[in-house]
Amino acid sequence: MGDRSAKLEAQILEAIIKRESKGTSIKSINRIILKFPKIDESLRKCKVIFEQFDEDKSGAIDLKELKHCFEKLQVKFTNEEINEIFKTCDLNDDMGISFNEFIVLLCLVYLLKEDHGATQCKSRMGIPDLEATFETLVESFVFLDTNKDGHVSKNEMIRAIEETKQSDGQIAMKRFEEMDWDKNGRVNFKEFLFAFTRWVGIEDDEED
Ligand SMILES: [Ca+2]
Ligand SMILES: [Ca+2]
Ligand SMILES: [Ca+2]
Repeated sequence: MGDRSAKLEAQILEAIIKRESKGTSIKSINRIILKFPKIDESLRKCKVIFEQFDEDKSGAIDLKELKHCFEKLQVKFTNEEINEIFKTCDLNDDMGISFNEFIVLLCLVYLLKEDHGATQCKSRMGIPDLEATFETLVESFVFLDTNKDGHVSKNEMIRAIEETKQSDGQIAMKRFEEMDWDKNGRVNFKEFLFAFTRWVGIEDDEED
């Protein structure tokens, strides 16, 4: 992530902290795990949306296609914001948004658009099923981030897993290390989302 996406990263952090102040209905990590099959099913359905927006069938969504996507979903961003969102979610820097990157992208958009017009309309992006899944992902993160500082620390992860009394700290550490890509000892919402797409089995290496 270069400086160009720093502003967006700050906005995401601000949005998640704001969301955390509202609490979560998820009270244990088992509740999250129980939701995996449903999350998985819903994210797989998202593939249809992905393919729809991949106009040239290249297997990835480029910047132009992303602009069309936002127009269609009626989410309003400036060109600069779209560029930032694109850069932030194009994790492997190949100038294309692959399917797993697209899921993360839509979920971040969902989070960022919480304040804007969500009150009069139940659906923010016109894809209510998927939005319910995004809400579960947001709620899962809020649950894990005990001190509500916008990051899940190693200790917070271990505590959550220990409370279930059925798995050991080793697994927690492994899960955490999978999430903490920049190895700074804490996981932000984006890192969490990317890890989640892999946990539920969405492959990111489907491109040739
Ligand atoms: Ca494409
Ligand atoms: Ca990419
Ligand atoms: Ca925390």
